[in-house]
Amino acid sequence: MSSEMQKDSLAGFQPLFKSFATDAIHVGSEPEQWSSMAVVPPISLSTTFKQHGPGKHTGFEYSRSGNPTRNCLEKAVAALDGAKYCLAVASGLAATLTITHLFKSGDGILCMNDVYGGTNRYFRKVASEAGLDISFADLTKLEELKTGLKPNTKMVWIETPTNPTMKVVDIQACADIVHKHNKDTIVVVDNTFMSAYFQRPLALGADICMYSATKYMNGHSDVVMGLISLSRDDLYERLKFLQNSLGAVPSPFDCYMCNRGLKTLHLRMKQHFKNALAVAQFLEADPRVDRVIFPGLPSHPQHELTKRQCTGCPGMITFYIKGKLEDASSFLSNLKLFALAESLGGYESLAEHPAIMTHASVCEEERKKLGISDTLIRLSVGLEDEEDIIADLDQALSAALPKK
Ligand code: P1T
Repeated sequence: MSSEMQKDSLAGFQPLFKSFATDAIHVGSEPEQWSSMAVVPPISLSTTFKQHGPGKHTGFEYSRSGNPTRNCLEKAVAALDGAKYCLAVASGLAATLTITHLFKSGDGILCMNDVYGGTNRYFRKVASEAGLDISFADLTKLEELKTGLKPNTKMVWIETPTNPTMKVVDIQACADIVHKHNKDTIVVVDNTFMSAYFQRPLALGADICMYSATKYMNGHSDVVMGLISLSRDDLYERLKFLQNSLGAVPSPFDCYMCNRGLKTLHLRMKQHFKNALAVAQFLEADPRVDRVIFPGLPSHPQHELTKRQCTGCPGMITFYIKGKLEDASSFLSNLKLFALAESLGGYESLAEHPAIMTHASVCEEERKKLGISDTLIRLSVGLEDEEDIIADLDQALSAALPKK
């Protein structure tokens, strides 16, 4: 693709967040906080901290309640989300669980109908068993949001773009409707796909922004972690209490790794976008492909909204291959550079089959309704050379569906 074409496609998105790279590199990593003046934050493995007298401590008592390495990461992420606070937890699902513990039996949760399979499973099979009143709606349709809000609704859970069908939800419009319905109902956005670099849910009216940091935020497919960012003091106090009381905290080593990953988030996301756009344009022009879903393409139903609410798009693309399940399987088995694997957001390209892999826990009827069909393929486009990525897709398409 020519650089002119690429420039045209990138036009119209929101301007980049000011000082993002500087904050990613410096906030929370100030050498002055350590007596050694270490430029790179040390990994603080101690589980406990000496007190001068009972209750007279340095701010750290026991590593589950607070850890210096975790603190560095939490400060950096808060800055990148434009938030006052951040809490790191043991996984993306631990973040979902910790946030859901804000509520009690009988409280209502309204969730976007297309979300990560594990989120769907948690709400349907765990939270509802505990007495929470869980319902799902297509939040791309604001009428469905309005009718879905009930007197007991305490939380609206948005994932945007959705996993795997890449629907884009208007965060500001939803937050306005929800807060008008009840100012105490919280809006949570799962920002895993966009990362802090491309989308700031809190600035769009959300109360909480959460991540599976396992994906882009860490970006190297070597840490499982969750992050929760927010600015409301009352919610922070309760969630900090829950972080300690539930105990699903990440290890200091993982916090170090994730903080290290953040230092290059801006560089990685720019390249993910560039590579993904080239792949999406290649797939869209290919006769062996039925339909490509990438919010960065003008053909995406919410392309204009994406440009209004985001600074760009990540490396996530889904597409429907022509043919049947066997053709999708053959395509995936023939990939050489892409690894056939769950997860996303690392530097390496991954491909997967949502109906069989990440979304197998969503019932068949629901999958059908959402468009998670046997021919749907999800790509996490990595940071390899664009021409090598496209050549691999091309050869796997040829192996599955030889050109007539
Ligand atoms: O895997 P974990 O760190 O617990 O995060 C769960 C999660 C939450 N939200 C979104 C949008 C996600 O994509 C995930 C995890 N997703 C995958 C493992 C996947 O392959 O889609």
